[in-house]
Amino acid sequence: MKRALLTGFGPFGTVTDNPSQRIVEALNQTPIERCQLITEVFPVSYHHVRGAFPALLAEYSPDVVLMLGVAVGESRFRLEQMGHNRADPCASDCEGRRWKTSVIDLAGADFYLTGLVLAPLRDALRERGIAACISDSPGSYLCNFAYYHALQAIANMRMTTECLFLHLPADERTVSGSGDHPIVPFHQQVETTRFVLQWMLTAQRDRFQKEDFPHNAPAPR
Ligand code: PCA
Repeated sequence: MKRALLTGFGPFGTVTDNPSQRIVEALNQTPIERCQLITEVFPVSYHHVRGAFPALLAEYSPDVVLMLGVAVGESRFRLEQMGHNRADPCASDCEGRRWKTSVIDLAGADFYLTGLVLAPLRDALRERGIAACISDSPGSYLCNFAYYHALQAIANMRMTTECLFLHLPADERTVSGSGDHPIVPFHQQVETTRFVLQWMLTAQRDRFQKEDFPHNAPAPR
């Protein structure tokens, strides 16, 4: 049985009801085939996210990590291919605190890339009628902060864990009151997240099979 860590975020700013939190809670209630699911919802807080990933990775050794957050104003599901070593020193978190510098880690790499090849996943989503794109910027707030830390921890711990950040559009409940932004219904967000998670679990198996049987080696019998 594979082990997956699924993370989301709580409220922040005008996002009074973060769909990432509700998706994590919904998938926690419905088993995913051949997968032990571990879930975590972070407050949108530098203090809480910082240091969380080395501990979670060491405790659970997940095969895959799927991280969720909302990007209000986005109409498509965004597959984030990298976490950047940058922060916005003007942006307060939900505890009213700011990150003091414009980099996350003064001694850290400029960016970390996901190990997943994302084009086939984007295409698979589009074939199902789901608007999806590959992004090279998860912003400079907590989603990027968390993704950078997760990818950095995986690299530092020399783990084979596949990690992806999925930025979600807003759903019906994300922002209280009327907002002029695209909405993707919650049920579609849950099913899209489930599909991405299942795809990651399968993609990892395929990658290991390829590594076990390189293309120039005799075909396995
Ligand atoms: N979105 C924010 C932080 C938490 C969330 O859901 C972001 O895009 O950085």
